[in-house]
Amino acid sequence: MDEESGALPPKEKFSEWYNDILWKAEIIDVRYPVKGLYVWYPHGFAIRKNAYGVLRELLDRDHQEALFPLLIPATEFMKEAEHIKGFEEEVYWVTKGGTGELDIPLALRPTSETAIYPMYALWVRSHADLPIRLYQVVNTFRYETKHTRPLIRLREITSFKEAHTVHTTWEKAEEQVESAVTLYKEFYERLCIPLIISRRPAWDKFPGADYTIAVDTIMPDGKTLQIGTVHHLGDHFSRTFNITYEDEKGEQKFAQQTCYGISERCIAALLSIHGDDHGLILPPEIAPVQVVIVPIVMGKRRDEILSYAIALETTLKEKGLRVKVDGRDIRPGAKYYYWEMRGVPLRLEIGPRDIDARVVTAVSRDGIKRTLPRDRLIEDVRLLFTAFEERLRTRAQASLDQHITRVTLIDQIQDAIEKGVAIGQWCGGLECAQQIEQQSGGSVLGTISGADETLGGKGTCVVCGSSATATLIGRAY
Ligand code: A5A
Ligand code: ZN
Repeated sequence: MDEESGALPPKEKFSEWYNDILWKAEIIDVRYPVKGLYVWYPHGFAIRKNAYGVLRELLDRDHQEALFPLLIPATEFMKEAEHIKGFEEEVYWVTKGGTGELDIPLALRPTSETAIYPMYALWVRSHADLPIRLYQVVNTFRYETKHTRPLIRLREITSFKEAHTVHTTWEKAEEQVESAVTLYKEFYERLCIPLIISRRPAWDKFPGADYTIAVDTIMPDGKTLQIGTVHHLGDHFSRTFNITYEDEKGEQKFAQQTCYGISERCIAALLSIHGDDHGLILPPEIAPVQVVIVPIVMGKRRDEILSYAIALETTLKEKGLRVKVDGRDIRPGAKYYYWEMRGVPLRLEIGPRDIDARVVTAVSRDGIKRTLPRDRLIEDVRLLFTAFEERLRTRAQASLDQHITRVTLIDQIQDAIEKGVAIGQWCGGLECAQQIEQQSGGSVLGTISGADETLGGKGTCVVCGSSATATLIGRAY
């Protein structure tokens, strides 16, 4: 693919831009002939690999990676009542082996509680076995009936990172919830994606959880995208799967559990939040190609310039950077266009005058141009990367802030969510939430704890006037 594929729609037309960039930047091919299932191109897959590398690095500090089966026997899947109710309309069932009916139908995991917890029941014996903190990165299947969308609402979620932990007490599990939220904050900080953390209303919590903390970001069109959730499961599942431990006094107790997950929605957010009219913009840590070297070859010095560029590539590669020389026989402008579309953070141009002056012309993906001395290039590139990431964070945070309106009256909510989200006070009552939703057209997404000083805080409900908490109201993907 090259410049023939043409320009992107402007990012202001976000949904057109999103659909186009997925193939123009070679992320996802949507032409697979099953609804809700998509194909990762190598470039998209390389982005995924780097992002999930960061996630694994953070998890590996105090989790272990494991792998459980895709198929779950109906007998296990059907044990936890709330969980079944939450997922029954979304489960794909395998009912045949060859031409014969299976004795017990097998569910394709929509998430893995019911695959993992029967094993936890065997593994957990005493308080000394706890805590357990495992995670896996797998595909999961959900027969979604809402509009499917690549990377955002899939029927095969290809990149489901799910962690499942077991603890002795409810409080310890609560601490794990906090620590998981902190981990997700760190992860998204590395992707330069700003977040809003809230507690989902009771009717929107994970089926089988005591409560759910959600991590949302705001997409360029002002809609929120839930890019991670952390659930306190209490003893709901340990009671049904009989996960018990012997405490210090020799008594049998039900374990307390948490689980938390992130899907390729993190990639959807990454592409959407940072990209511009020219294509992707990727943080250096995530970019499959961090530096592209474009030799400006003309006339007699062609071979010299090319070999200079290749020598530079070798040097930078030895220092651990992901570098590519674009030696193709096309106009430099076409090369710029090509690599901008794919989000490469830094372009180094080398022409005859640069060689003579022992410099390199460096242009960052957001358009800042500098002349760097050839001799200390690696140090300068590292500094440029840090500054570039900082600009991405600032820009993304500014865009998030711009989409938020604080409201004090229920009548202000509708206007606010035309532009993005509203934050207003809500008491937690179902009827007040229904009134907010009817009058504004948005959803009551979650309460923001007082710990988030910039967004949270207490007040009085916009509907009934009783004591209330800052609440995120908006339209969600
Ligand atoms: N077992 C827990 C972790 C769980 O399944 N939680 S969850 O249902 O909330 O899913 C975790 C995350 O996966 C969600 O926060 C959302 O970001 C993502 N997700 C859920 N359904 C999805 C879908 N159909 N396509 C893409 N991502 C999805
Ligand atoms: Zn109220």
